[in-house]
Amino acid sequence: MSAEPVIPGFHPDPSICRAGDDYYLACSSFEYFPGVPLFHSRDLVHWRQIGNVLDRPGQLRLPAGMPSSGGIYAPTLRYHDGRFWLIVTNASEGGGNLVVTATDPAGPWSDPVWAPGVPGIDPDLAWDEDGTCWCTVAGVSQLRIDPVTGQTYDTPRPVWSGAPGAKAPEAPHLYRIGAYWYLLIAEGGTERGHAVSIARSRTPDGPFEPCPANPVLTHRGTDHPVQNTGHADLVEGPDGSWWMVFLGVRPRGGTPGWHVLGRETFLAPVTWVDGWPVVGEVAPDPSALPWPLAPGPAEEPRDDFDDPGLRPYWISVRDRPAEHVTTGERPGWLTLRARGGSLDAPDVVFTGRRQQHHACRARTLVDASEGRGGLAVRLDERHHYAIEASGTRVRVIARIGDVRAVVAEREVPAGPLVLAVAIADPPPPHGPCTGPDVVSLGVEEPDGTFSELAALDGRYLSTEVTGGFTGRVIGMYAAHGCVRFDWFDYLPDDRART
Ligand code: 6LW
Repeated sequence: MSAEPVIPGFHPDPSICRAGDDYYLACSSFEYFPGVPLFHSRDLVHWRQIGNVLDRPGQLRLPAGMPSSGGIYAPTLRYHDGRFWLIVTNASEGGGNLVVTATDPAGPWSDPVWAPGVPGIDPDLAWDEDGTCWCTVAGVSQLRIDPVTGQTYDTPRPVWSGAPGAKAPEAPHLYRIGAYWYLLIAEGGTERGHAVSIARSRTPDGPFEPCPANPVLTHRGTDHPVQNTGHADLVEGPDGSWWMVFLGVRPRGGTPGWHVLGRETFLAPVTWVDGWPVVGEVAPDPSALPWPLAPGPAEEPRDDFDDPGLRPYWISVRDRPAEHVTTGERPGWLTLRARGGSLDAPDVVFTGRRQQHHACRARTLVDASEGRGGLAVRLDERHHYAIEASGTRVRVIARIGDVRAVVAEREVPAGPLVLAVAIADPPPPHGPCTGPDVVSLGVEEPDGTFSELAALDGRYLSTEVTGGFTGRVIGMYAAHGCVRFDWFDYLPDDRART
């Protein structure tokens, strides 16, 4: 049974659209800046991040002190009338629903148009034949909107709430496919009960008739390696076949299973039977696809911070003001300047990338002669492991909920130093109490060997423990003063089981 996501790591709530031969996909980003990672593909299985939709403060302001898993929820991305449209919720204080547009999805995207009349989260946009734009939101309710101005018409009208009694009907997407309007939703909550259901109507505003085979996708109650499947979007493939992208997780270890990479984006084929979609095998074998694969260039494992800006995969917590995060101050280095809090604070100065492989290794060359900071595996402000340098001292810090402890310390020679994190399977024997992985933190010796300071159980950096909607991010931070990083590299470790 294949279990490979098409976009691994914390990339949930995928929304997809097609423009000619090109496909684009957007995901949620929560407390991270820039927001809404945007991917491009030609074959639906190989995706390359080409930017972030909300990449400047005028588009994305996350309030000081906002906790993890607030911020940017569940976008809908559509191509309509020669333009790309994205509607999304900023769920934090001072936010709401906003629409941005672009002619090139790599950017720039417009300033936001706010739509205060759109109630709740997970907004969708769909245009009917006479140009009316329908906005459907979690709940599930609907109203008409002018997406150019944000003006809404009508009071929101309930249209369908999925299976009677099922919690959290959300993530609606409305499409005209053939003779029907289809309303696709998620239900059951984004955890193990997650599912995708569908209803149809002859008109965009209903009445909607539920599919007798609902849910059309769920893995609840199964031991499929991909769990929590839901929050889907539909798209037509290059050959006219239909496909579904959706989020799923890959729990590992013993009971109950812990997922550490967040909610990832998966792909499955869809066939139509009696006007209803039938979802095929999750994570199909890419070599069996009926069109040529277009893998694109492999991502470079190392960033030397020689470019004027940061690559699109780098994300910071809440914002990224130049006075705190810059590559210009010491050319070829990333300079992080602390602003009060360390990793425990919601406004930590942190810049990282998503952990995308179960077994991997990350390293960075740090100069901590003017401050204190280092390399962290971050799930949220209450759950992280870090190796931190300050002058000639390094220490490993673990924060697990209410408990924070220095678990190892040692002296190092003066001067820049390589900090390293290696993440791998726990050693056998594996039993019901085995965690998902082991996070090992240490320093690299001048001869290149890794000296471990601590090896920590990875379950405490899993979403089953922390709650919330994100996944692990590995990156650099400044806890005090000014900390500089010459390079950072990230490599999947193919020697370990994935
Ligand atoms: C999102 C909701 C969901 O708004 O989780 O899994 C919420 N689905 O639709 C946050 O991603």
